[in-house]
Amino acid sequence: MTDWTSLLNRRQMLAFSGAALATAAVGPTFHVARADDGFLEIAAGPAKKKLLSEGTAEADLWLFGGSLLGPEIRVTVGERVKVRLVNNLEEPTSIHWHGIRIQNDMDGVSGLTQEAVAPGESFEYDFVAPDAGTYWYHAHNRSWNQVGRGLYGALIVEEVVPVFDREHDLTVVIDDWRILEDGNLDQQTFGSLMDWSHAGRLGNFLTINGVSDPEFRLSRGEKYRLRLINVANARVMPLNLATEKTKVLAYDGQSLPEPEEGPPAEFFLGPAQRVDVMVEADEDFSLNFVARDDSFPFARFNVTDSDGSQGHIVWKPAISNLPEPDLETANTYSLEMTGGAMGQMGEMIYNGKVLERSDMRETGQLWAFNGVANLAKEPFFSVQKGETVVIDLTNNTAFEHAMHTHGHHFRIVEREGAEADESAYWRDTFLILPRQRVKIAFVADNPGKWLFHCHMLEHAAAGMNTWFEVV
Ligand SMILES: [Cu+2]
Repeated sequence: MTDWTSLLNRRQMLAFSGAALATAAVGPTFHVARADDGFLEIAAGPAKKKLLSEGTAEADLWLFGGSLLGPEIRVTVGERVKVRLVNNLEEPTSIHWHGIRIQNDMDGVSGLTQEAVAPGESFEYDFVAPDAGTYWYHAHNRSWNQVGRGLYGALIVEEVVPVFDREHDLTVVIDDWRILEDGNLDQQTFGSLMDWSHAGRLGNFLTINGVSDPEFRLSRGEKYRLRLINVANARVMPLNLATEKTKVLAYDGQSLPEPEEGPPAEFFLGPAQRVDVMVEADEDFSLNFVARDDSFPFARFNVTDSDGSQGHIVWKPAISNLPEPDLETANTYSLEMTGGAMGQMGEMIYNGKVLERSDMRETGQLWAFNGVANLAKEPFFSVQKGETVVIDLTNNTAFEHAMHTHGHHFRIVEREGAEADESAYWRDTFLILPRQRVKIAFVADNPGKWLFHCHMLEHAAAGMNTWFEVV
């Protein structure tokens, strides 16, 4: 039916759009009950939801709190986040709080910072959210399987003095799903080595906040913050926000000192990346998916006259005080990315042993960092707390990747062949093009064992995973 490796285009979307839900998703509000001990209880479990409308099958999903787009967690910066994860799945799970500069034992990486939570068991996450911004949470055990089935939600850390009131602060969670013509999730292709060795699991159906082609209603002349979050397993979203009056407010949860021009007419949001955009609602506009031959809208923002009740909005961002990397004294670590389809494999170590080509199907290991697939006993590097680290990456594969550091934000200090200087921004996930070389720098100030991996979840599972230690 569908060529999974091709870009989505209007024709593919049209196969489903006649059956799309006409539901408006206007700033979804979630109510999560806090238990007596102050914990929000969020259960991970199977659930049936319609992705398509009447006459089609319900999709078999795995969801947090039973809702398609897990409960939105909103806290104020500096506040404790207390979540009790209850595992109602038939396999172990955990939650990672993406982009939060968190204490290590709360980072939720099963096998590195905690044991995965067994079926029927629970785990209490309790941490402080140190930076105001747009974050998200997702399952971090067999993520390629669990996130792809719907185990994710938004984590919004609000400023102490609100910059936008709640009505003008919209979360826009973008996902693509691989669904069958009857509307169910394509479950058979989870774990497909074709996906793992190529661009990852790409879908054929886009949702925003769990809804296809939703409509947001805005009031004319008012300013809104759109918090765009890409939660797709592997798809880099080529986007266009079809309106004139926009400014970029933040990347990956970290506010810019001043709103900047942008985003450009076509911009890319990699898996796990976020961008906060301020829009002034002038006329109706849409968020478009930019396809090679034909772009199409997949969220509408309809503007009507204001009833005059607008909240006052002041730009007074909560700028985080992240420690500035000192490039003079930095420790530099080189990382060569290899493997995948159309790539050179070379010798690859997995679990301390040289992997033969014939083992690849069985182990699913297809990519390597410095010749090592997945987590080794020894860290990629170990540094003293407070030292500056430069990671010098060379992508010797035929694919683009979305590299993510746990526990730390970094600056992109060098990108081969790039005209734009990105070094002014803090990020927790960056895209690296095929054959490109990129250097990132950060102060390793957060003690513990931290993952550094590709956020294309199939690539991570198939080897693009390593860890570093801050002591
Ligand atoms: Cu990758």
